[in-house]
Amino acid sequence: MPLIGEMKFAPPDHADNWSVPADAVCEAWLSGSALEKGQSGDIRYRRDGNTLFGVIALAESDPLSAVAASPLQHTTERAYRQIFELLEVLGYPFIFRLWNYMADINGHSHGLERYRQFNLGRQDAFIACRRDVVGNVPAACALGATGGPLSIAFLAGKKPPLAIENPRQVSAYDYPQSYGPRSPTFSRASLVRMDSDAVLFISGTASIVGHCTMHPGDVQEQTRETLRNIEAILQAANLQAGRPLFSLSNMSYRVYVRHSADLAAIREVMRMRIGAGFNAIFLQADVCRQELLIEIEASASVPAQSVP
Ligand code: 3EB
Repeated sequence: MPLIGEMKFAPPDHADNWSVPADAVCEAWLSGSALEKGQSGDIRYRRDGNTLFGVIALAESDPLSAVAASPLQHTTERAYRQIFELLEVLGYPFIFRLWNYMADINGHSHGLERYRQFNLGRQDAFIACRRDVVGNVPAACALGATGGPLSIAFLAGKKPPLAIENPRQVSAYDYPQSYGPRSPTFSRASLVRMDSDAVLFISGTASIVGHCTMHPGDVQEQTRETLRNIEAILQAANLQAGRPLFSLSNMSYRVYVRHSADLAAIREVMRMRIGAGFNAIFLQADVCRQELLIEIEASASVPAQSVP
């Protein structure tokens, strides 16, 4: 089957170079039908009749005028505006899932943590493009890379996904102001019909209950709390689907680990909670709150006929 998209975690400076090293870890979305490859502005994409996968990588640049925006805020808003415009023009208006990667996510400049600058730019673009900023928002993650441009990957389509929240957590779009002047714009999960599959995307999930960070300094407790959150999301998704389609054991996990020395401790908790055969890849990344040591995202697809 042709590739609909491939995701690289360290985008090359020369965006045209799509060759992937033999030992690279890639995420591939496959399509059963013909694909068109395209480029528009800074976005590269592939699409079939129902689904589009795109990637944008933008170097952080200063705003042209003296508007009170940091380069990261400004660049985030530019990137999201490009994404929304392309999706409108090509007719894939519904975003299923977004992956956000930026350098130095916990760094401070312009009087604000960089993740909070990102949240400002993201929400401004959603509002400018008349998108909902509460309720019906895409699943996402936001992680810190060691360097490089702001890199955003996205999967979008022609049918609206169902946004799912976690009853153990305050919705991120309702986080109080103490976490930044603008709330993060994402849902805890999305349930999507993709061709003959129903796909569940669980957003980046961390050791947060209510809106509070739990178990600072204890990576194993953070991992347990994160898995409790994922279980709660799975329960909410199964309720929406009308039957128990999704469980910890049938998900594919991507685990972002702040300190690579924690890898063995995290694996051990996952093995105990999910079972020895769990399917995961592990990546070193910074998480968006300084005290968070781990963030886990997950996805699974099941035949769509099983969803009423
Ligand atoms: C959290 O629950 C942890 O800003 O897009 C997870 C998933 C997190 C997505 C985002 C942030 C984002 O708040 C951080």
